[in-house]
Amino acid sequence: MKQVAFTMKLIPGNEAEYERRHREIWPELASLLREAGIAEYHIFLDQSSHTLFAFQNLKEEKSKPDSLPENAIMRRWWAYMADLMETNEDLSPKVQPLQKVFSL
Ligand code: RM4
Repeated sequence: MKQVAFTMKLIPGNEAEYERRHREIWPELASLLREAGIAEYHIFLDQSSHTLFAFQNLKEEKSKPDSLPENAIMRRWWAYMADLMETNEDLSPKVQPLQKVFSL
């Protein structure tokens, strides 16, 4: 398994709606993420900075998360979430990759 982490930014005031939409994640998106090799996916919120911390465990043999941005379901989800998050011009979330510095 390979661990990946990154941050995204929530627009202040959207915490409850962000969590609600994720509780109701589209089944087709969940399937897409699993098929891309994401075995575990957790997102945490730092309420003081509105920073979203995402952690993924990837099945190395199957992982192809780089293919997600071309997928229509992924792009539809990003458009759906764009009113809650800081995004790029194409509505994908602004992502800051993180460097792994420790594992136990
Ligand atoms: C996040 C963001 C990510 C997506 C997850 C499921 O809010 O849109 O790109 O992978 O949701």
